[in-house]
Order: sequence, then C-alpha cells, then structure tokens
Amino acid sequence: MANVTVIGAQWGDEGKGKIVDWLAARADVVVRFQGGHNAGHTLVVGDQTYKLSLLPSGIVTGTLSLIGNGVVLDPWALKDEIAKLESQGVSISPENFGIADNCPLILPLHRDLDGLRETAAGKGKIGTTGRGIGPAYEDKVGRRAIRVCDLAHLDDIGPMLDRLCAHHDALRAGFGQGVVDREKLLAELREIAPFVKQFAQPVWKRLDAVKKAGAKILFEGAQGVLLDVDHGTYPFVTSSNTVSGTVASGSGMGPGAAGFVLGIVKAYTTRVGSGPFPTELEDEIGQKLGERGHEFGTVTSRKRRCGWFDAVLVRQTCALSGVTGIALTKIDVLDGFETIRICTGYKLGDQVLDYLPSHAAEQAAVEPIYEEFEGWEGTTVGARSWADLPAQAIKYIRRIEELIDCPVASVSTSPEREDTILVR
Ligand code: 2SA
Ligand code: MG
Repeated sequence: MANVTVIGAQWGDEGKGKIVDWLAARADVVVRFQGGHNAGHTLVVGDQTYKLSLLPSGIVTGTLSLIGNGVVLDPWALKDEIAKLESQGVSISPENFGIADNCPLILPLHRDLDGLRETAAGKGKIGTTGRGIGPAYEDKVGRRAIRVCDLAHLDDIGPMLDRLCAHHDALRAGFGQGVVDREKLLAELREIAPFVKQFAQPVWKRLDAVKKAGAKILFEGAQGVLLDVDHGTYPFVTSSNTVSGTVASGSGMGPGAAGFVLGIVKAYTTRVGSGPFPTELEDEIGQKLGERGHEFGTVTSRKRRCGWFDAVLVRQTCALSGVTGIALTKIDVLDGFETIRICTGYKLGDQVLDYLPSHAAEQAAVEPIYEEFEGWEGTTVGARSWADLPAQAIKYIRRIEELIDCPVASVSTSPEREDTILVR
C-alpha cells in the first residue's frame, strides 16, 4: 500500500472512523494534520466502542500515531482522552504517540470566546462544537499562539502571555466579560506541561525518517471538505483547511505525500450546525434517515440534519481534494425506502447549475433537481461482496459513481470492520 489520505467528502460524519481503523491496521504511521478535538471518530472493534476526538485512530491498534502541526491541541482534552482510552485497555506512550512541538494550543480562553460569540450571535450562530477551535486558529494566524514547544519554556513566557491576554481582554470586554486570569492560566499551563512534553517532538523530522525507511503513512482527515475554511459553505465552516492538500502543510511533508486520496462519502447527506444544505429533509423521511443512521454528533451529541444524496456537492469535493476513489458508507441505512432520490443539479432562479456557488445567499437559495430511484427489497446489512447486494442497490451505487465522476473503492454495509465490500 502507498500512503493513503482519508478525508470526509461531505460535511463530516461520513463514517471515516471505521475506514480509518481498517486502514490503520495496514499502515505503519497514522497522522492527524488539521482540526482538533472537534472531530469525532467512532471505532467499533468487536464488542468495544472507542470514541476518539483528538487522537489519531491508529492509537487503538497500537500503530505509531502522530499529531501534526496543522492541528490545534487542547492539552486538557488530550489528557482526558488518553485516560479514557487507557481505561479501555489501550496503551499510549511516547513509543506509539507523538505531538508536533510547533502545534498551537487551545486554551480555556479560546473556549470562552467560542461560547461568547455563539451566544451573542443568537440565530446567526455557526453552530460550532464549542471547543475553541476557531479562536485558537485565529491566534495562530495572528502570531499570538502559545505552542507545544512553549511548554518547555514557561519561565520565559511572560511577554507572550501579555500579548495574548491583551488581545483577549479587549475581545472579552466587548462581551461585558472581565479580563483573563493570567496567573491562573500560567498555573494551569505549568500543571499540564509535563504531560504534554513527554510526547512533543519535531514531527516533520520523524515523518521524514519514517518516509525514508519506506513506511506507509495514513493521513487522517477530520470534518469534511464542505467545512473547509476556503472551499466550504463559508462562513458556516470550521477554521481549518479540510481538503487533502492540507496533508503537506499540516504535517510537514511535501505535496506528494498524500498518496491515494480516499474520500469518505455517506450514501445520503448529513450536517451538524447551521448553514446551507440543499437536499435537507425536514419531514418524516429526514427523521427516518436520522433514526436509522443514528445521526447524533460523537463529540456534542447534537442531532444531525439529514437529506438525500447530493451528487453535485460530492462531485465538487472530489475535485477540490483530488479524490482518487470514494468509500461509500451507510448504504444499509437506505434499506426499506420505497423511493430514493439523488440530487443531480441545482436551480437558482432561472439558471441550472452543476456546482455550488461561493456566495452564501446563493448557496442558501439553490433548489435541488432530483433523479428518483426505486428502493430495494431485502437488506444490504453485512454484505461483503457485490453478490450480497440487491440489484437496485448496485444500480444506486453505480449511478453515484457516474454522477460524481469518481470510482467507488469500497462500500460499507454496517459499523462492523469486516462488513465492507472492496471494489479494487
Ligand atoms: P468548529 O467547532 O469551529 O469546528 O465548528 C464549525 C463548524 O464545523 C462543524 N464541525 C463538525 N461537523 C461534523 N462533525 C464534526 N465533528 C463531531 C462529530 C461533531 C459533534 O464527528 O460528530 O460531535 O457535534 C464537526 N466538527 C466541527 C460544526 O458543526 C460547525 O458547523
Ligand atoms: Mg464525526
């Protein structure tokens, strides 16, 4: 296997966890390159369910797992997640886990600001996970972030803290909040520093070494391309680049590192948080998709919005991320539907569009043009070969492939690791 990059090709929650887990068992290294503990990956292995937010999925199989510089790291969330996994029998040590020392930290003041902004925005809120992701990325780009490497130099951190706190004090004042408790923050950093420091390292250098040793690297994307800060449904996006191109900048490897780009695609569409969603179903069909697909956020338990498959969007995200092949997930959720629809284009006023335009108001105004399919009788649950699938289900999958102009590499038919049809 060459290197593989796994990205979500919709709004996240496409079922990346299961696929990444499967691939992680065949990789030598697993790397996270963007996002933070806003991600939520559920891994089901036998009778154990593991919920990961920040840690690369390879951690469960004991594969070397690295957090790249493109991630924003909440050290307290990290500690909790490690403790939880250890209680489930997973062993985590500097042997199998590392964090880029140039990774920016998410601090309590970032979480505060995330919450203050969302509350103040009322109905206009983004619907963030409330983890402080956006404010932490702002401070990184604003050149005020405290990074993992700073934890080894806390005695000299005064001027940096002053600058960071001055910035946040001004923002907080706008929300009627008091200043940051600087001493408390420093004390919290001193307390957590030894825990984080044991894993800190120049990850780019480690990756350079494993690459030269011929290791197979799996890059694990979080969220989805439609949440990309440049290419997504802006401003209803996350604050990182979620496209495959981020592998290079977010891990410290060259652009060739991505290898096979696997886009994870759910057989229908879901989204959490606010923002445009052309094929959303606010009726009993949407309700049924949500119930059958257990569509609740891994991190926040929020109910996900549900709708039909949107081929326009997936064609777009496959292009934006140079997707080599897709892994189609949760086809079993569509079992028993009498008719199934696929969106093949949009109407915007008297225009017909074959892509989602950039402007937010236009994104909200497009109306889906549907193609209708007869559903299938019988079940796809647990199918492990094409022969196990009803003919209509195969027809649906083949039509998706055609419309998105990208080959299907696998079809997933239950949360179980082995219930997967490999196409190539
Ligand atoms: P943020 O917190 O600043 O990244 O939120 C900005 C937008 O990005 C969306 N977002 C997500 N969408 C789907 N899944 C995500 N991860 C968790 C999961 C979500 C959960 O996998 O289940 O548990 O709620 C994720 N993370 C961020 C978010 O909804 C905003 O629209
Ligand atoms: Mg998720």
